[in-house]
Amino acid sequence: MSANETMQNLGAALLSGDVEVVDCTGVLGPDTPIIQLPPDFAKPTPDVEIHKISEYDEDGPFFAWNWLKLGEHSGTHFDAPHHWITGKDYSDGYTDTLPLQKVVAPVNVIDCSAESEADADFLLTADLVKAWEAEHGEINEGEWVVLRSDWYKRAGSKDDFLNVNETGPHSPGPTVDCIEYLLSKGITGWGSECIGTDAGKAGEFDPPYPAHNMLHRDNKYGLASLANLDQLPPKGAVLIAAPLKIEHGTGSPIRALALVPKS
Ligand code: 23J
Ligand code: MN
Repeated sequence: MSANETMQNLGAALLSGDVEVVDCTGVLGPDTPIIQLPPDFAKPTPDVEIHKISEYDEDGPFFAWNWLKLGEHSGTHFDAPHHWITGKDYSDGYTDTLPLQKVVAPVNVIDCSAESEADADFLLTADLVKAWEAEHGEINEGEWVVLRSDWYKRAGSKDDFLNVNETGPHSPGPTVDCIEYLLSKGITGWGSECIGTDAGKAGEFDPPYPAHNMLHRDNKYGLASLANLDQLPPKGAVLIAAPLKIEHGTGSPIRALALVPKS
C-alpha cells in the first residue's frame, strides 16, 4: 500500500470510528497533582493557577478568556532531554528544537495494573518486559513504551496520587535494567501514569531517577501523568505526544492522544 493510500485509509477510519481517538490526558487545573521533591531540592513547581481575564462582562463584553500560571512539568506532560543534566548538551533536546517525527509513534502498553494495586512500589524489570514481548510481540526501534498502572484513577486526590508517607513517595516505575533494556531496543521514549517517569523510590536507585538520567542521556523522551491507558491495546495504537513549542523549554503539558483501532 502506498503512503498516500495509508493516509486515505486512516482518514476514512477516523471518520467512521474504526479508529478511535482516546484521550490519555488528565485535567489540568488547581487540583492537578504536582511532584513534591525531597527537602534537599526544596524549590517546587507551584500548583496550576487559572485566572479569569473576562467572561462577557465589564472586562470583556463579548468574550471569555483566562491566563495561566503553570510549571512546564505539570499534569500530563512531556520531559525533554534538556530536563536532566545527562541530556543538557543536545541542541535538539528542547521543546522547541526536538524532531516532531519522533513523538508520533506506535505505543506498547505494558499492563502492570494488578501488580501496582498489590504493591505501590512495584518495579517493572527487563525480565518482565521480555516476558511481555514473548506474549505480545517485540518492542521496536522508535516506539513509545508506557506503563499502565491505572494510577490515573487516583488523580482526583493529590494525596492518593502522590502517595507519600513517612518513608517517602510510593508509586510504580521502572528499574535501571528495564530502562537500559528499552534503550537497547531504540525506543523513542517511556511513559507512566504516575507523577513522573520514575518510581516513587527511584531517588534511592543507582543512578538516581534512572528513567530521567538514562532516557535523557540518550536524547529520549519521557511522558508523565498519562491517563486512560486501560483503553489501549498492548500493541496496535499510535500515540501522539507533542509538547508546546516553549522557547528552550525542558518539558510541557501535552494533550496526549492515542489512535486506537476498533476491531
Ligand atoms: C525534577 C526533579 C526530579 C524529578 C522530576 C523533576 C520529575 O519527575 C519531572 O516532572 O520530570 S523526578
Ligand atoms: Mn517532568
